[in-house]
Amino acid sequence: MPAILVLHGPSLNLLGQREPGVYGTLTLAEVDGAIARHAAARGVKVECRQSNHEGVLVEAIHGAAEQGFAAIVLNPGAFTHYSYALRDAIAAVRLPVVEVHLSNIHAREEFRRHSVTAGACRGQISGFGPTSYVLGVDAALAAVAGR
Ligand code: CA2
Repeated sequence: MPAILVLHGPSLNLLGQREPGVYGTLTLAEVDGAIARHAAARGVKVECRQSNHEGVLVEAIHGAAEQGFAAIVLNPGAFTHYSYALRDAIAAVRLPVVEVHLSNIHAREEFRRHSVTAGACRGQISGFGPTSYVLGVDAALAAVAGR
């Protein structure tokens, strides 16, 4: 059974508490529950982690393969737009990384329209709310299966 690591970046711990018009009303625990149910229905193990710290996310990416994960679904949060450290970490690992966003970053402020991390990822899914993560899990599974 493949295992997928889901990483949520900075401030995503506040989901459901503020900005519901942009990020929806579900809490992070509820989003993680939806991801876990989707993964279980596909016979896949998932572990969801959230960090507000760039270095913690870098180390999670570095350690994912050794910890038995076959792929990563990553929402880098605002680090998306400026973290070369996260980009380098993604580029340094062999396992597929799928970038996901709740909001459609391409339809928002200018500074959010560019992702410095996406170019090192297998692909990007943006704008489907919590469904972005579910689609991200499926995309990660397809990448692991070589599709
Ligand atoms: O749309 C996304 O998933 C983002 O990655 C979310 C990030 C934002 O910086 C990116 O541009 C797009 C921000 C997450 C902050 O989440 C909050 C949730 C509730 C209240 C306040 C912030």
